[in-house]
Amino acid sequence: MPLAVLPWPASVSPLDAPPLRLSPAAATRSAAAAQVVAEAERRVDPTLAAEAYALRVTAAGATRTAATEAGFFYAKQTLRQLVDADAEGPFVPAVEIRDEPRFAYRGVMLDVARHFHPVSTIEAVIDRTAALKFNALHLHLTDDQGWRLALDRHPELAAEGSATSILGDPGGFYTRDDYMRIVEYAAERHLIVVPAFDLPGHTHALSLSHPELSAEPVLSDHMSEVHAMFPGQRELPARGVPYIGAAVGFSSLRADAPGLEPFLREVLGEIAELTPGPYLHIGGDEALGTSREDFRAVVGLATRIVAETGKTPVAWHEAGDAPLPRGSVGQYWGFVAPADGADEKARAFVANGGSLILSPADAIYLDRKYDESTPIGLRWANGPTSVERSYRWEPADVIAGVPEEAILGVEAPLWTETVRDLAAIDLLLFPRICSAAEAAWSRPVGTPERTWESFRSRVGRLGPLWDEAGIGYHRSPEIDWA
Ligand code: TNX
Repeated sequence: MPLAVLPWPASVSPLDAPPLRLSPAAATRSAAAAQVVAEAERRVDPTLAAEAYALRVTAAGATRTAATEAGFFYAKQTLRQLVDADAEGPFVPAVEIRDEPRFAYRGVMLDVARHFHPVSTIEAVIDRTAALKFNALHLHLTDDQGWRLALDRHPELAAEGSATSILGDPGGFYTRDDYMRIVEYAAERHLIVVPAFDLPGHTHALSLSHPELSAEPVLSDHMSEVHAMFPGQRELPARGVPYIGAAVGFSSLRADAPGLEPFLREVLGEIAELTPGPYLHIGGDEALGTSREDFRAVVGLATRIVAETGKTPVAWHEAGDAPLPRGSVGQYWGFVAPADGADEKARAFVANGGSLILSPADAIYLDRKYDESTPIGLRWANGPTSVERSYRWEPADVIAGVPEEAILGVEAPLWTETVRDLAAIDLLLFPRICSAAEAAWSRPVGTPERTWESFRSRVGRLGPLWDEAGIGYHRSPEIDWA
């Protein structure tokens, strides 16, 4: 049986030697883990890559080796997972591990626009994702249903655009201090924050305070399942009224609005100043109420402004159709088997000197039902996503003709149409987030232990850790829970 380490490391060599015994006083796995981490030796090896680490455990003790704090942090996460217990008490098996990530960008996205989530929930999500060696938190801060960040230069956006969430649930917004606290909390756990202001579609909340920048709403037939799930969806969202439905693709910025350029400069400039990470996401998805000409103009303008702030623009793959600054990053949300030319748009980013973040909707979206009985979640992209389906895909095989070097990484989005609180987040994340962690960090599918059988055995043995941490995971029948 493989050790219960997840994501699986680059190299694991079990040693034929007695384990490291921990004090029987450490009654829980986390107490034992805290003990072994506190007592582990630290060695700096400047020749290791930035996020790489080595770990050696023998009866005499544990040693963590890394070149950076991130490396030490990841060694600690692995060590925590290795803690086991038998009749004699807690122990860590004797092992030598050398590890480094496959991809530089390993993200999780949280949509705080459809349902607002307080800072404490975001911190809990950061804790959970950091433990699985993710290093980016993409915050979807604006959408039709809410503008969730109060800006000094445009306080009216949050003041008039954040009162509600989907279905009329309570809204909310983050102050600049809240946002900076999130950024700091993430940085302490080696995650960057990637803020996203979605445009030119998904802008109904923005239109509440800036009707002069916004087109008349149009209702598209897109995502009929979402329409059906939420009563009242068929009505055209009305100008000037907060939107509490879940339809997409009806709102748009107007490319010819005279105030658009200064507005975007102020808004994108302020979020760039608040964000130490290198990326700024401008959306670009599902602009079904925008003409191709307007789409190209607004996305071109917004990404140019982002580049002028010194940040790298990130946009959903549809933006591959627009003129973009060289090196812009595309986020692909089509299917594992691309349809409707989505792969073509993704390849345009690579042709433009940029790279790709892969988020195939039918594999890695976390907001999907596991099966028809899951009480929350959506099913629009090829039906529910079982744990096995979330696992069985290989990043390098999604977009033909894109070399591995052009894949910046992998990101698992959690849209929150049906997600009201942390309990709902935990149910949808765990265990599927483990599939995303392994796609982002581990060697390709087919290398040792990168198999569904190994994965489900390792996931099953992490269950007790999640129980202790109070994570209410989905007890999927696909997994043999320990
Ligand atoms: C599509 S994927 C969206 C979101 C929805 C999501 C629901 C993407 C870039 N846009 O607006 O929330 O589907 O799964």
